[in-house]
Amino acid sequence: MRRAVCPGSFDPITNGHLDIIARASSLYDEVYVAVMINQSKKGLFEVEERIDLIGRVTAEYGNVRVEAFHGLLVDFCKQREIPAIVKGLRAVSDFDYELQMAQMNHGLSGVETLFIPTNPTYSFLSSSLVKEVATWGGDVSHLVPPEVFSALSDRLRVE
Ligand code: COD
Repeated sequence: MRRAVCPGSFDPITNGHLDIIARASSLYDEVYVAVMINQSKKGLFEVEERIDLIGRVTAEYGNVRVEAFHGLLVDFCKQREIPAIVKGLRAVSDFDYELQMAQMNHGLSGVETLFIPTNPTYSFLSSSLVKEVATWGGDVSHLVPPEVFSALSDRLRVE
């Protein structure tokens, strides 16, 4: 069984994330989406909400499962016998930090990191930008799945 993990904060999942998850799901038998918990960073969505949204928008891929994890990504991989981390690369600006993490993770446990170049349509896209634009009333409906758009609209309306 060939397994891989797509890790992130996913606060919330965007079309850029989803594109990478879909492409990973066609390359691997089983793909874990790991929502990594960072307790020092308060998100717009609770971890359970992010998991629910990811589960709904990846339901069409039969080999994708979603889990939250508090700790090192390499420990998540070790516990589930996952040899590969799949990341999307948007631009050269992503590369420096991603390379450091890939080398650190490999040094810690031997897990490999594979990079998939982003779909150019999403190369400018991040969860933070989506939240910022949506907060000020900008249209983000083409940047996130409809389920996420609806959750974002609800959240920003009540807060
Ligand atoms: N197009 C393509 N890919 C994208 C796009 C896009 N538009 N947007 C995001 N992605 C991909 C990237 O690969 C990105 O790395 C990933 O999705 C997740 O993005 P985010 O923004 O949701 O999540 P980040 O960048 O906050 O995630 C960082 C991690 C949580 C992966 C990292 O901090 C981590 O591994 N933490 C766990 C603790 C740990 O092990 N630390 C040591 C690391 S060496």
